[in-house]
Amino acid sequence: MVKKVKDLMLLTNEKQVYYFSGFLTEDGFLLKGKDTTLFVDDRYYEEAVKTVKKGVIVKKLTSFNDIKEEVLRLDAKELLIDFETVSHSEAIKYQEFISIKDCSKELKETFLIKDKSEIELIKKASSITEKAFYKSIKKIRKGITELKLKNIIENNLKKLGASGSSFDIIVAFQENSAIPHHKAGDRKLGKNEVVLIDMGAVYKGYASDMTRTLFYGKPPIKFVSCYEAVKQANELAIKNITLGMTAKDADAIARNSLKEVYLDTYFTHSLGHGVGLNIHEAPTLSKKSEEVIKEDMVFTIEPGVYFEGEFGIRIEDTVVMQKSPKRLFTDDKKLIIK
Ligand SMILES: [Mn+2]
Repeated sequence: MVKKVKDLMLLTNEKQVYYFSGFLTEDGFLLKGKDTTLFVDDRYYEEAVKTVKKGVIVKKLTSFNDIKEEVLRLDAKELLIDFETVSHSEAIKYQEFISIKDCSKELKETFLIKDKSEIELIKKASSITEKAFYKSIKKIRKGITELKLKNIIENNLKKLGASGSSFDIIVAFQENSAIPHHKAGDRKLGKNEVVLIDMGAVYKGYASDMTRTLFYGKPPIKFVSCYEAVKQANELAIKNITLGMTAKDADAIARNSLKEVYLDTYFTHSLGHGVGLNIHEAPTLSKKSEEVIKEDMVFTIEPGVYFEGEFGIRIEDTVVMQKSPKRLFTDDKKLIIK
C-alpha cells in the first residue's frame, strides 16, 4: 500500500495517519521508517491495538519526548515531515533535535493513485451519496428552506451508513445556484425555481462528491437548453478523457463543448479535482494543469454554467480512471422536474 516513501517520516495529519495505520484519530503521531509505529495516548491505545493494519506497532504516548526518543533511537539522518499539514511552530520542535525535510510532494504522489481497497471505499461512499440524494429530493416542496433540505440530506447520508458529509453540503435555490459555493440559508423554495445540490458522503474515511441540478415547477427554455449543454459537456468529458492525457486537455473537452453553444464564458471554475481521503486533492483538472491522467486516479467531472442573479447549473460525477473514466454513480442525469 505504501509507495514512494523513503527514510523516516513523521505524520500528524489525521487522514495521513489513518492511511498508513488504518486507525482514525485526531491525536495520533505516526513514524514511518523500516517499521510503522503509531503513537496514541491512553484514551485510544486499546482501540488502536485492535484496529491497526497488520504490522503496525502501537506505542503509548505520554509526552512529546516519546517521539523524540524514538526518532533518536532509530538513528535517522533526517526526519521527513509534511510542510503542508505541519505548522511552522511544530516543525521547529522537531528541528531542535534532528534536521527536517519536506515530504509533501512524495505524499501527494502516494495519495494520487488509489489501490483496490481505497477504490472500493470510494465506491461505497458514492453509492451512499447517490441513494441519499434520490431519497432526499422526495422531500422537495414549496416553502422548504435550503437549510431544511440540507439537514434532510445530512440525516439521510448518515442513515444510509455514512460517518458524515465530505464537506458542507450546498443546497442553492434559483439565484443562489449561480454562486458555485453558496452556503445554504433561510431562502425558501418557490414554484418554478432551480434546485442545485452538491453533496458527498464519507465512508471509512473516504469521500465522494456529487452535484445535481433539478427544477421545481415548469422549467423555462433557457434552463432546459443550458441543462442539456452542461450534461453534454459532462458526458463528453467522461467519454473522451484518456490515459496519458494532461489534465488541461481533459478540462478543455468540457470547455470546448460549452464553447460550441457559446456558454464557455459562464463556466467559471475548473472541470474537477481528485477525491480520496480528502474531498479536494490531486489531480486538479483545470485550464492550466499539466498533471497527467493515470489509471486508478479518482476525480470529479463537474462542468457548470452560472448566470449571476438568475440561476446556475452544475452536473458532477465522481469517476475512477480506467481506460476511460468510469462513473461511480448509476443515474442517467436526465433533467429531473419536480
Ligand atoms: Mn466537487
